[in-house]
Amino acid sequence: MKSKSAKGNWSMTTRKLPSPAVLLLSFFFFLVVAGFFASSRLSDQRPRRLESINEGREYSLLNPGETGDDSVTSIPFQVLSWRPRAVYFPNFATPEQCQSVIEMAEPRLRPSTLALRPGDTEESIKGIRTSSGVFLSAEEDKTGILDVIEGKIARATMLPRNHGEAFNILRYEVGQLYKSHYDAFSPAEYGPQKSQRVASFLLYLSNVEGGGETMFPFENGFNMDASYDFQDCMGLKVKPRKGDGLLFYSLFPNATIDPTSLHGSCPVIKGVKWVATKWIRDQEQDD
Ligand SMILES: O=C(O)CCC(=O)C(=O)O
Repeated sequence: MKSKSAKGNWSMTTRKLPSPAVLLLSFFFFLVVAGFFASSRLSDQRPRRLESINEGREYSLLNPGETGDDSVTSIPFQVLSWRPRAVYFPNFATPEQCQSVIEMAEPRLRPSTLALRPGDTEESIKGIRTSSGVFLSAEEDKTGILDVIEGKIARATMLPRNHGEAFNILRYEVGQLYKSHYDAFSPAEYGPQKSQRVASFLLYLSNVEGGGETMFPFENGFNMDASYDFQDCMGLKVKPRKGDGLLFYSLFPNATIDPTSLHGSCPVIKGVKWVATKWIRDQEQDD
């Protein structure tokens, strides 16, 4: 029985052996499947295409580097001037973000100060900058709003956020102003500088009913003769609008000071002007 059964089983097995044609087909099938897996592993090493949907549009993206973004950022802007390089960003921040920053700053306001040049005295600089202000860093803002705004400024300028000074939150009441000045420090006037301000980003936190424009009196080389009085409100004037941003560069690409970046704040005529200024430098900042 045993041998019969074994014989019987043997004969069943031999009947089920695949034909050489089936074996060949199976071999080719194996090659195709193995080839497919090998090629998909190789293609994994090439940049993967990512999808990002922004404002209803679909974008096909590249694989970002370690420090990059895996989505598209859309920050609408208008070039206001090439001399100086000035860019306007409508609706950069929400009204709620602006209001929170004002509430954070208001209890801590002090009269605004100025960097002194050799020979300047409190008396000689009186009246140049009459606003109140406070420095606030993104780290000390527990709401995270300044952090979000700072990140957006870094994307808009492509200047790393650790090059920015803390936000200077300013309030101008009726009659208050900032006479025309440069944000960069000319070594001829201020002495040797360890680092220099490259650009300034102003985020307007309030609407202003009258006056309070940020002015660039030398825009496109106008008014640059000696007759300009530094408190004359003229040239390119940017009206503050709550949530809007203004970026301008104080330095040319070759790192020298752009003389047309002279700017100031016209006196407020009606209402209150609130603005958050971020100065961005050529060196990393510690604060
Ligand atoms: O308040 C403004 O519009 C200008 C502010 C300004 O010039 C500055 O903070 O350097």
